[in-house]
This record gives sequence, C-alpha cells and structure tokens, in this order.
Amino acid sequence: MHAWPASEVPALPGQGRDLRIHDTATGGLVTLDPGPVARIYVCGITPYDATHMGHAATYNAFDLVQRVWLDTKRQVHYVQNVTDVDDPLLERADRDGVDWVALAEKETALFREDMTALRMLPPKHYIGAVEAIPGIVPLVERLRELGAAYELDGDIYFSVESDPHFGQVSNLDAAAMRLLSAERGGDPDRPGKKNPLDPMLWLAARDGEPSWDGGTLGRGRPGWHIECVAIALDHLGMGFDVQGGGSDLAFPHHEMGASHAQVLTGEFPMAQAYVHAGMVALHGEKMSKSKGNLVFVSRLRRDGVDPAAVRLALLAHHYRSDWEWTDQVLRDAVDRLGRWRAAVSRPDGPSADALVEEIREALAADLDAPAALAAVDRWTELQQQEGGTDTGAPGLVTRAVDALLGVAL
Ligand code: 5CA
Ligand code: ZN
Repeated sequence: MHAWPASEVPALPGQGRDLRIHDTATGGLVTLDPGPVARIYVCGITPYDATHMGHAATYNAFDLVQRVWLDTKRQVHYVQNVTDVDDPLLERADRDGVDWVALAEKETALFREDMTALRMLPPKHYIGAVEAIPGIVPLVERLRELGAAYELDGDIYFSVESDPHFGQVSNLDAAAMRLLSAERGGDPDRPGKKNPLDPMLWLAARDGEPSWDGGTLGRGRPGWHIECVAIALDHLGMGFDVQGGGSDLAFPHHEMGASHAQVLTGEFPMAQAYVHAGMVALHGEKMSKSKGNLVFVSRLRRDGVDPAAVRLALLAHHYRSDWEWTDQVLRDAVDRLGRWRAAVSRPDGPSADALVEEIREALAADLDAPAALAAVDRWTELQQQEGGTDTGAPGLVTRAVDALLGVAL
C-alpha cells in the first residue's frame, strides 16, 4: 500500500536529546537508545469510518517520537498497518450495503489526506492486512509446529500459556484480562478453548465472508494480533524500539502480539518500549467508531479549520492523559496559532536559542508537548511586549515549531 507524502523536516542548529518515554511494560520511564536507524511500529486504523480526533491524537504522539529521533540525526524506520479486513469493517460494509474493499479503500484514502494535512510523517512501509496474508500463514503454521497453537472447529487459536512472558506488557490480573478480552474482539466464553484468553490466529472461512488460501491452515482469514506481528517482524525484526498505539491496545492487542513474536523467535522482548496514548472523549465518553460520538479531522478541514490549529489542539494535551474534545479546545488552538503567526511574522525578535533547547527538553521528557507549547507562548509574549533585535529569531522559531512539533506557521 502506498503511504502519504512527507512534509519537510527542517534541520535545527545544535544537538537533539535522547528520548525518555513511558513504557507500559515496566510502568516507568525508559531512556531509549536506538541505533543509527530507530525502529517504530504504530498500529494503524481499521478503515471503516473517517479519522477522528482520538486517532489523530494517537498518531500525533508517535509523530513526536519520530521528530525527537530525527533531531538527534537518526534515521527512522517507521512501519504502520491498515487492518483492511476484520469483523468491524465487514459488519459496517454489511450494514451500509457497500463492498468492504471499496469501503476500506475510501476510508484509507481519507486517512492519508488527513495525515498529510496534519503534517504527520508517513511510514516507510504502510501495509494492509490483506497484502500481509502470505506472510501470516507460515507464522501460524510455525506456531502450530511449536505446539503454541491449536485447532477448534477449524479455527486456530494461540495458546497464551506457551509464552512465559505472557502478561508482561499490560501487567493486568486474569479477571481484568478476561473482561477486556470480551470487550475488545476476543471470545473468552467460547467453549473448548484451552484458556479463555487464547486469541484467534486464523479464522476458518465463513459463508458470505471473504477468505484466502491458508495452505495447511485451510481457507480463512487472519486474526488481528498476528497481522501486526507478521508486518512488524517482516519489516523491523525483533527488539525494535517502540510499539505504539492508543491505551486501548495495551490489552489484548499488544500483549498478544508480543507473545506471538516472542514464541515465534525465542527472543524477548519484542519491543524496547510499549508506548500508549490516552483516550480522547466527546461528551464524556471515549470517542469511538462503534459509539459514533465522533469529531472528524476531515469535517473540520471541510469547515475551513486550519490543520495547524487542529495539530495545536492535540499538542495542548499530554499524550498519556485522557482528555475531552470540546469547541473551546479548538478555539484556544486557533487563538494560539494566530498569536504565534503574528510573532514570527516580524522581521526580528528576542533570541530563540534558549527556546529551541526548551522545546527539545520538554519533548525528550516523555513527550511533554504542553510544556513545549508553554515555552513558545513565553517567547511570543516577550516578542509582543518587548520585541528584540535578533533578525534570525522569527525564522528559527518557525523552523523549530515545524521540525519538532509538526506545526506550519
Ligand atoms: N487497526 C487497529 C490497530 S492494529 C485499530 O485499533 N484501529 S482503530 O481504527 O480502532 O484505531 C486506530 C488507533 O487509534 C489505535 O492506536 C487506537 O488505540 C487509537 N484510538 C482509537 N480511538 C481513540 C480515542 N478515542 N482516543 C485516542 N486514540 C484512539
Ligand atoms: Zn495493531
């Protein structure tokens, strides 16, 4: 699948900082030490509805991770998937009487436009579940050979007990896992499973549903977790730096994915850090396609909202907090964008060298974007109140805000 065009990332003077980031698995901050090429996998959308502010907030967090790495002069190897076949997509296509392939293509195209408008850096490899199937089948076969998978009425399940590290991503107790499994695509109550938590690896073909040749597995389609594992192992290998997504993916998705990968390779861990963004709500409830309480990026764009303001609205919240989208959040961002643009449009201003360091330090400390915004606010206030004589300052602020925050002034 093709991704979307990259916006330029201006180079900044001086030295970027190494990223300290919260890792769900260890429950604390880890200082990442990627090689010259940092490796990140971020779970992509299930394309049955348009990009909402919750998605945008999550992708914003991982865009910042990359911008911090790029500032340290590293390259970034970024991989993202598209879950272009799964139950919710098929159900929506059914409900609306449309072809599931056309629905997925349409929503993926819109997502690309939204990501481009928001200046999110594109993945190097943007891979659909369907195109990953030839790589998924041998992994499921291998899990079966290893005794880590079993069959139930033609479907194939992963045995969570085959991974001694199972549970070490989300650190939840069995009761919490069972509850979340039922809520998030699992089937803990299906009779005949070895462990209620065991997730599906390969779903045998059902009448009226798409299916593919699965070799010795028979016709069917892949489970959700093995999709991301196959893509991540193929393009990044084990031990990559960051596995990312919203906090609703910590369990079961990232827990199961890590177990699949660890059993397949005999290596631990799959990722150096499991990084999870908080949930964005609307009217007091998590924004979600299934509930329909959504604010779409594309809708705001159509209404003439500057995408840079949308981006500033996201950046005004720490990526790990759960927060509520309101009209006021957007109004504040529009105001801030106006103040910043006015400040950098002057021919000179107060020196911005210290500001660049403050933004760097804020982002390196667990992506503290609100602190970075506050630092820029202080510079713009100084500009407004006292001005300055540094003719390079407005340009430096523009480049720093673009390179480190993805905001075009
Ligand atoms: N295709 C899978 C991942 S492999 C999936 O979860 N797709 S999704 O379309 O449901 O979500 C895409 C990303 O947006 C995920 O990282 C998810 O955690 C995140 N996300 C979904 N809803 C919200 C929300 N309300 N707030 C923040 N992030 C969200
Ligand atoms: Zn995923």
